[in-house]
Amino acid sequence: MFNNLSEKLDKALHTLKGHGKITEVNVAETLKEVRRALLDADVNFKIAKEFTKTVQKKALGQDVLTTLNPGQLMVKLVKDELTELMGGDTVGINLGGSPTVILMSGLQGSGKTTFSGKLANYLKTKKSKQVLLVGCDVYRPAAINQLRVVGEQIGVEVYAEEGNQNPVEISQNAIKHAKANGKNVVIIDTAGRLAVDEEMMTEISNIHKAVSPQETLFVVDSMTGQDAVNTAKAFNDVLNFDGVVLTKLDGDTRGGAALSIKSVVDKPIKFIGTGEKMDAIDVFHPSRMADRILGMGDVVSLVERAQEQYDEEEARKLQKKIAKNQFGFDDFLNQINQIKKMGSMKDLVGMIPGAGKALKDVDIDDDAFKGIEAIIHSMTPAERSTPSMINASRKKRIAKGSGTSVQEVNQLMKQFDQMSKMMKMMQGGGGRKMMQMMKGMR
Ligand SMILES: Nc1nc2c(ncn2[C@@H]2O[C@H](COP(=O)(O)OP(=O)(O)OP(=O)(O)O)[C@@H](O)[C@H]2O)c(=O)[nH]1
Ligand SMILES: [Mg+2]
Repeated sequence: MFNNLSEKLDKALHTLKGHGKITEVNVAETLKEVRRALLDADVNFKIAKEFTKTVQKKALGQDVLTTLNPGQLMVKLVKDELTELMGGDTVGINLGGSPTVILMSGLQGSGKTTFSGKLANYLKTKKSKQVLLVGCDVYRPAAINQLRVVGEQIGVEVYAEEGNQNPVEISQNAIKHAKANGKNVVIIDTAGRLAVDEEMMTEISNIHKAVSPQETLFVVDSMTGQDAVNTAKAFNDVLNFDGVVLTKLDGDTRGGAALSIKSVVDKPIKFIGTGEKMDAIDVFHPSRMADRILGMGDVVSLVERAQEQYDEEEARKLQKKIAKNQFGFDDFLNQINQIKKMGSMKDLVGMIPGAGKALKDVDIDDDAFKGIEAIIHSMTPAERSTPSMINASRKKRIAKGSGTSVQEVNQLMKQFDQMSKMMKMMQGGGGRKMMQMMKGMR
C-alpha cells in the first residue's frame, strides 16, 4: 500500500537526520522533497502546497523543543498533517433507522457490488445485523447474478425484481420486504454511472430521495488518483453523500485519492477495500493510515486482527498442551491457519513497524506457508504429535512425500523447536508483555 510514497517520504525526512537543529534552510529542503513525494503520489497541487506550508509553520515554531531530534519532530509533524489531510478522526457509519438504509454510488467498475457484499458480511459477522442486499442494476442482467453469487457466499439474502425496470420502485419494495422479514440493514447496490450522464445521475438522485438513506456511500477506485477526486466532487454535488469507500488499495495505488478526497469534498473516508475476497474490508482510520504511509506500521490494527481470531477455549487447550510438552505439528498447523485467517501476508507484514521498508524487495505471498503445510501433511499422525521420533530416514520420506528437500524439513523442525520454546517462555503473562513491548515500538 502506497509503497512509492512511503519510500519517498522516508528519503525526504532522512535529510534532516544528523542535523542538530531545525533551521529554515533544512526545513525548506525537506519540505520540498515532501511536496515532490506528494505530487508524485498524484495529490492535487494546491493540497500539496498547503500541506507543506502548514508543516513548515509548525516546524519553525518548535525549534525550542530539545527532547526530540529534528528528524523525529518532522516525522511527527508530517504524520499529524497526513492524519488531518485524511480526515483526522475515524468516522464510523450511521446504523440508526429501522431498517438502516445504505445506498451505494459510484462509477462503473469502482467496486460497488463487491463492497456491498463485504459490508453486508461485516455488518452480519461483526455487528450481528440482519442484512438485506438489494440489486438495483436494471441495465445488466449479469449484475443481479453477480450480487446473488456474493449473497450466497456470505449467507445474506438478495432482493431483486427481474423484469422491473424501475430502480426507485425496486428499492422501495425492498425496504418493505426488509421490514416484513425482520431485517435491520438494507444495502442498495446500484448500477455504475458516469457523472456526465445526466439521466443516470437523476436516477440515483431519485432513488436517494425515495429511500432517504442513513448512509449514502461513494465508492471509488483508489487506482484512479486525481480522477477519483473529480468524480467525487460531481457525485457529491448531486447526492451530498455521507462517506467515501476507497477500493483496490491492495493494488499498486499511488495514494493520491486517499490523500486528496477529504479536502475536496469534505466527507470522511469510512471504509477501504483491500482485495477481492469478502473479508477484504477495513474501517478507515486516518491516523493508522498515516503511520503506515510513514513506514511506522499499524500495530493497533495488527493486535485487533489477532484478537478477533483469538478463541479463549482453544487458547486454554493449547496452553495445557504446551505445559505438558505435548505441542505438536498439528497444533503448529492450527496456528498457521489462525494467522492466515487474519488476512493476506502482504497486508499483515505491512502492519509491522519498519517491515515494509525492510522487506520491500521480498515477494511475500500467501504461498509462504504452502511448503510448510505440505511437509506437515506428509507426516504420520504419530510423527505430528511426537516430533522427536522424526529421525533421518523419516525425514527423507517426508521430504519425498511433500516434494521438498531434507534441508527444508530440517529447517521446519528447527523453526518448530524454536516456536515451542518461545511458547513455553510466553506462558504466564509473557504474551501480554510482548504486546506491550510492540505497542511501545510505535
Ligand atoms: N484487487 C481488488 N479488486 C477489487 C476490489 N474491489 C473490487 N474489485 C474488483 O473490481 C472489479 C469490479 O468490481 P465490482 O464490484 O463489480 O464493481 P461495480 O462498481 O459493482 O461495477 P458496475 O456494477 O459495473 O458499476 C471486480 O473484478 C472486483 O473483483 C478491491 O478492493 N481490490
Ligand atoms: Mg455492480
